[in-house]
Formats: sequence, structure tokens, C-alpha cells
Amino acid sequence: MTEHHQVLNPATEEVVATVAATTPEGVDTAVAAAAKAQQGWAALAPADRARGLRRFAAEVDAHAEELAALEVREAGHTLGNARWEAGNVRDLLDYAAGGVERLSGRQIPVAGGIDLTFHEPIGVVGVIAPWNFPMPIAAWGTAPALAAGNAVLLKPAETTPLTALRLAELALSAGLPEGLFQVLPGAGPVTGTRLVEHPDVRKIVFTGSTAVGKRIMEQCARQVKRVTLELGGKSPNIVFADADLEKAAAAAPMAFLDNAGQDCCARTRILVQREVYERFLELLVPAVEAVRVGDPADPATEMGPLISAVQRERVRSLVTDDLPVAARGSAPEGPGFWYPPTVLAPVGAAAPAATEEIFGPVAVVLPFDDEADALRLANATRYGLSGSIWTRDLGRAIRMSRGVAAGNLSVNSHSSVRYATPFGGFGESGLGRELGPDALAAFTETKNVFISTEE
Ligand code: TXE
Repeated sequence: MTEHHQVLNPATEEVVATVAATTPEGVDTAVAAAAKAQQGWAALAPADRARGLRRFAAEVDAHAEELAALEVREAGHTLGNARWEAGNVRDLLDYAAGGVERLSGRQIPVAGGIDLTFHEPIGVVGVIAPWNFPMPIAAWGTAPALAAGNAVLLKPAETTPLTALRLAELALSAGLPEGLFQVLPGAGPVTGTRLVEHPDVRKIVFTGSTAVGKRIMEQCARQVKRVTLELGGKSPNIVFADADLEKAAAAAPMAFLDNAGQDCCARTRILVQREVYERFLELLVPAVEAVRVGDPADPATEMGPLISAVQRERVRSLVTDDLPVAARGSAPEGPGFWYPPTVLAPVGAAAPAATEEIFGPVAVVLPFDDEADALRLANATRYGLSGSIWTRDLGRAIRMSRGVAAGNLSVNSHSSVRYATPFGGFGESGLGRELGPDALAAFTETKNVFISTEE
């Protein structure tokens, strides 16, 4: 019997939709159709593939408001964020389309002939997406994979399948071949596992928890299947005494409260140089408590609900009553999975709240003495996704940027994600890179061909 998943609006707990889960047999059928479509797609002239993706981007653009509204309803994202996300999908499709004709191999000087490299598509790619940014993360894998000549089977998270399903419809109305891009809703351990274990799915792109990422990597290893992992984070926001303190304190709240903290790049460990620690807290606390939490569809809202009751329980379990609360904002009463913006200080560097990814609107603040101490604290984590450095000293900014073991750093800014720049983690934050100029190449196999010129 087919299972069904209810999609709830996390701001109201109302049922938005009921979606049928894909059975393992359904995955097999989808893989066969994808493999067939991929052959024709890869054989197209590059310019025709690029044109198809640009039409897909135009369809997304024409339906951006509808997609944004859907993201607000199923994921509880603020309208402003959801609009940015729809734009990100469009931009990424356009950017990937621009890469199709630039995906060229090399001619390498060798003795006795010529040597050429080709970027061959991998075949059928499985993208397993999370619920925290359902629409953009689905596109981060899908757009470059299609551009490089692959077919894509996308498994969205159980809680947020709706924007993904709509994207698949838009791909068809843009004229992409049937079967080339399919969305397979379903449970991770059932639909996801079948996708990971299917021998004809040749690469998995996974974004989600580190625990599931490790399991998927093991499963992929059995078939030497290609795998890209984007996992958790516990990113530092390092504020030096020489920084523009007002600016740093004004930017710090949304760096961990955006998307209610359900962001793998959230700057949840705020490290502040000891001589300005008290002053920074004086600035931070009112800024956090002033954040407007409420109906995500209201354009004035800055923070919405958590995705689910399960996620709220996870946050509660890490923010235990014995921890000192330096700031606590407001959150609506009643239905919806709300949790107030929270700053914990002083907290020991080894406390679970300071080391575990909470994935909710919670940050800790820790003091440090000098650059070496800041680096020691920043790198005292198994993660390594993002981080920020606030200083007016250029040399220090560069030294710290080189020293922090993370894939995405920003100086005097919290910006982490741009479709044109590489994104990914060190350590247990992931494997491989997405986005940026090399995004298409990650969905190809490099083939080397030597052609003898000897008579
Ligand atoms: O993630 P899961 P959950 C972190 C965050 C959060 C925690 C748990 O700390 O609190 O993970 O979230 C699919 N085979 N992040 O439990 O389970 C699942 O269906 C194949 C960080 O929701 O990893 C969904 O599509 N697939 C993160 C996706 O994996 C499986 C984003 C993510 O779900 C599977 C999300 C299996 N055995 C959570 N089990 C980030 N990096 O941004 C689950 N899935």
C-alpha cells in the first residue's frame, strides 16, 4: 500500500497537502525512465541543452511569486527569504546554462601523439534534499547536473516536497524531456535508500544531517558511487576589539536567526575579544530581542517558526534549563512550531550547546584573548562549514581567513552563499563542493584519450 505524507504549515499546523510516497519499485521505474531520457539529453548539441535550461529558468521566473508563496506555506520561510530562494533557483539555472558551452576538455602536450580530455556526463544522479532550504538546495544539485548532460532524480524531505514537485512541472512546461528531471517524494530510509542503493544511479548529492550523510557515504562506497555531502555546521562569528563593533553587533542576530537558525551556515558560536565582550553583549541583547518573530507571510516578519514539532524538541533538548540565558526574544503563542530567539552566555566551550549543531534560533557567546586563542576556539569543532571574521586590520583578516578550517568564510560580512562561488565544508561538514565555476565538472567523469600520430 502506498504511504502518504502530510505536509503541515509550520506556522499554523494546518495540513497544506497530502503527498504519496514513492515506493522502492517506483524508484526503479523512475531510474529506468531517467536513464533513457539521459541518453537523448546528453546527445543534444550543447547550445540546445543550454536553451532548454534557460527556458526552465524563465518558467521559474514567471512563477517566482507562486513558488515563494508555496515555500512560505510548507517551510515557514519569511516571504523575503522565499522570494530570494525562487530567484536563486532561476539564477542558478541560468548560470548552469551558461556553463554548458564552456565545459571543455584540454589538449595536453605528450610525446608520440595528442592527448585530449573529455568531460563525460555521469548518467543518472540522485539528489537528496533537506527541508531547511527545500527549493534552492534542490536546484544546487539539479541545475549543474542537468547542464553537464545528466538526468536527475530528486528526493525532497518528507516535510517539504511541494516546491520540488512544482519545479518538476515547470521543467516539463519548459520543454525538458519527460523523465529527465523527476521528483520522488518519500521517506529517507525507504525512497532515499533505494535511490542510494540503485546500481544505475551513479552519483548521490546529499544535504542533511552528518549522521545520515555518513551512512549514505558508506552505502555509496559499496558501489564506488560518486557522492557529494553537505552536512551540518557550528560556525564561528569572530569579533575582534578593533572591529566596527556597532556594525558587527547589528549583523550578528540575523546571522544565527535567519530561517529560525535552521541554516547549516548559521553563525551560532559568537566569539568576542575579551576587552569588548561586555560592550558587545550590551549591543547584541537588545538587537536579538527586537527581532520580529511571527507570521512568515507578513513582509515585516524577520523570523518564522521551526519546521516541525520534532525539530522544536531537538532544540529544547539542547537548550537545557541550567544554561544561562543572556537574551530571549518573543515568539507567538498557540499553534505553530515556535521557538524564541535565544542567546546563551556565559557558556563553557565544551558544553553541548557550544559544540552541537542546535539548528534553531540559539547562539552562544564566548570570550577570547588573542588571535591564537580565537583560532583555537574557532577550530575546536568536528565541523567546518562557514565562519565570519570582524576586524579592521587587513593582515589579521587574511591570517584568520587562512587559519579557520572551514569552506566558506566572510570578512566583515556573514554572506556565505552565492551561486557563482564554491560552497562546501571541511571535516564533518561535508565532502566536495557545489555551486561556483566548477559545479558542472563535479557531475562529469574526466576521460583521457591519447591519439597516436606515429606512422
Ligand atoms: O535530517 P536528515 P533531519 C541537521 C540539523 C537537524 C538534523 C536532523 O542539525 O537538526 O540534521 O534533521 C533524507 N537514506 N540538518 O532529521 O534525516 C531525508 O528524507 C537516504 C542539517 O531532518 O538528514 C531528507 O530528505 N536519505 C542540514 C534528508 O535526508 C535519507 C539540513 C535530510 O534529512 C535517509 C537538514 C536515509 N537513510 C538537517 N534518512 C544542512 N546541512 O543544512 C533521511 N534521509
